[in-house]
Amino acid sequence: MKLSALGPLFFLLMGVLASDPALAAPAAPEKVVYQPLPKPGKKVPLGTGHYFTFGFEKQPKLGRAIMKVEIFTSEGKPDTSFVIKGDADMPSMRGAHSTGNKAFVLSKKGAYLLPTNLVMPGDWEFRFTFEKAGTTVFCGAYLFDI
Ligand SMILES: [Cu+2]
Repeated sequence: MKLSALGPLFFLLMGVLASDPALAAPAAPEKVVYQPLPKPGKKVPLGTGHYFTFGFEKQPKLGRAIMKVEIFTSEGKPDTSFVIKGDADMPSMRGAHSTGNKAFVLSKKGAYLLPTNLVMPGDWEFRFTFEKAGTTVFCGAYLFDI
């Protein structure tokens, strides 16, 4: 067989391989963009009909610190129908102290709480993921230092 005859065969074969989803390379994970968050206590828009506030319950220092989030409708009514996940990590040593994305727990008062362990002095980032009915609706990052 002449080399020129292999050309079309090659492309035909590649086409078959590419069209088989089992053989296709796994899709790259979607790159999440975390919106920079303002200072704790400020109202942060959450979609069009909600806002939230966040902040550590106490000034964070080395050790255990509890992050608290409250969600309200635009009219100011508390809303606990979201799922919030959070992760604290040091941007300068990404992954070294990350606890992974953990779900906040709803308190009796309707606040979302997540205990974190800040194991090292320095610059930290707390990442929030807000979900509604299984869909991520907002990702935000709060930078702070201890
Ligand atoms: Cu560190």
